Amino acid sequence: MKRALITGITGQDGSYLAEFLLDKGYEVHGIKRRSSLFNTGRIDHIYQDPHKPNPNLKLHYGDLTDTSNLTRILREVEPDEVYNLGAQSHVAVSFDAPEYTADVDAIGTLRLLEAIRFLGLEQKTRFYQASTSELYGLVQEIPQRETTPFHPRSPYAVAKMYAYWITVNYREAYGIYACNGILFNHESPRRGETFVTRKITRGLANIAQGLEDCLYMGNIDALRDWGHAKDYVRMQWMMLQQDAPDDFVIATGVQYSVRQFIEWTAAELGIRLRFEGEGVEEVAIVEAVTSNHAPAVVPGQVVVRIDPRYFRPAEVETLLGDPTKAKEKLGWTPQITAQEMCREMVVEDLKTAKRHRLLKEHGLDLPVSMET
Ligand code: NDP
Ligand code: GDR
Repeated sequence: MKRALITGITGQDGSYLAEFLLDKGYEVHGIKRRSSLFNTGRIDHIYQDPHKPNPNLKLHYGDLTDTSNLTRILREVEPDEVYNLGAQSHVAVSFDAPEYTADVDAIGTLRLLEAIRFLGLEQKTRFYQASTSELYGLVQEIPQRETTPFHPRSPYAVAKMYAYWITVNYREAYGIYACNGILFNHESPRRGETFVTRKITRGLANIAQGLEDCLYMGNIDALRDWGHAKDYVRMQWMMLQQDAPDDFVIATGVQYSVRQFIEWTAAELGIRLRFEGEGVEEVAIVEAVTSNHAPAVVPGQVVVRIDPRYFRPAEVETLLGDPTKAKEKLGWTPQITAQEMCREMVVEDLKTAKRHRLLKEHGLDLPVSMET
C-alpha cells in the first residue's frame, strides 16, 4: 500500500486529492492546522474514526511554518509521495500579509524538501509542488507554457516563484523526484468563498433568495483560464507516476472574463442581466427573471456594483494556459468545461441559500457570513 502525505488537506484541492488517493488504495496522511473552529468541513465525509482498526486516512496537527513539526511528521509517515498543497493561497490577502505568505508558501516548501533530505528520504519520497499560473503575472507570451518567462505580480506569486525554483533545485542538486504543477485557476463547489468564482455563485444565489441585496466586485475585466479542481488533482497524481520528474502546465486553453462568469451564474439562476456604465460606475441590472430560483429579484434591481476595495495593488489582467505538454506526455485532458463547473457551483450554492431562506422564514435565522 502506498503512503501519501498531503499538506493543505483541508483545502479545496487537498480534499479532492485525498478522495482520489483513497480510491486508488493509498494510505493518506494529511496535515491540518490547529484552529479555534472546526476546519475539516471539506473532508468530514471521508474522515475515519481513529479508534477503528487500520484507518487509511490519518490527520496530523501541523503547520508549514514549523520545521520540527514537519520533520517529525515526515519521519513518522515516511511517505512515498508528498503533495505540498498547503499555502496562504489568496493573492489579494498576500498584499496584506506578505511576510507570512512568504514564510508559508516559500520557506514552507524549503522546510519540506530539507526534511526529506535530512531524513535520507531522497530516493524514496516523491514531491509535488503546487505551483501556479500567477508566476506568469505580467504575461510575456500568449498562451503561457512551461518555457514562458515568469513575472510575478504579488507577494503570493513571488513566494511561489521561490517554491518553484527550490523544487527544481532540489531535483537537480539531490536527485529528489520533485515536480512542479503550474496550475491555472481551478474551482469547484468546494472553492473558498472569497475567490472570485465562488464569491459570484454564492453571492448571486443569496441575492436570488433574498439573503443579500448586492454583490460588490473588483476588476471584472480580468481574464482567467478556469478548470475544475477534480480534473486538476488527477493530474497532480499523474505527475508523480512518471519515470522521470518534470514540470507541467495544467490548464484548459480557454479563457473567459469575470464579467462572463457573472453572466453565466445569473443565467443559471434564471436572471438576465444588463451591464451599464464604465469603470467604478459599472453596474449589472436585472432585465428579466425567467425562473423560480430567484423569487427575491425584480427587473430594474442593481445586483452587482464595483467596489475599488477589491482592486489589487498590481493586477494579473489575463491568463491563458497551453496544456499541450501535459496532453502529449501524460495523456491528460480536462473533462469539465468552465461553464459546466459554473452550473455545478450554482446548484450547490442555491441549495444552501434555499435552506437559509427556509430557516429564516421559520424564524430560525442563521447568520450568513457576508465577508468577501
Ligand atoms: P485552499 O486555500 O483551498 O487551501 C489551502 C490549504 O492550505 C488549506 O488546507 C489551509 O488550511 C492550508 N494552509 C494554509 N496555511 C497553512 C500553514 N501555515 N500551514 C499548513 N497548512 C496551511 O487552496 P487550494 O486548495 O485552492 O489550492 C491548493 C494549492 O494549490 C495552494 O498551494 C495554492 O496556492 C495552489 N494553487 C491553487 C490554484 C487554484 O486555482 N485553486 C491554482 C494554482 C495553484 P486551512 O483549511 O486551515 O485554512
Ligand atoms: P486569483 O483568483 O487571484 O487568480 O488566484 P481570484 O479568484 O481571487 O481572482 C481572479 C480574478 O478575479 C478578479 N476579481 C476578484 N477577485 C476576488 N477574489 N474578489 C473579487 O471581488 C474580485 N473581483 C474581481 C481578481 O482581481 C483576479 O483578477 C487564484 C488562487 O487560487 C491562487 O492560489 C492561484 O495560484 C491562482 O488562482 C492560479
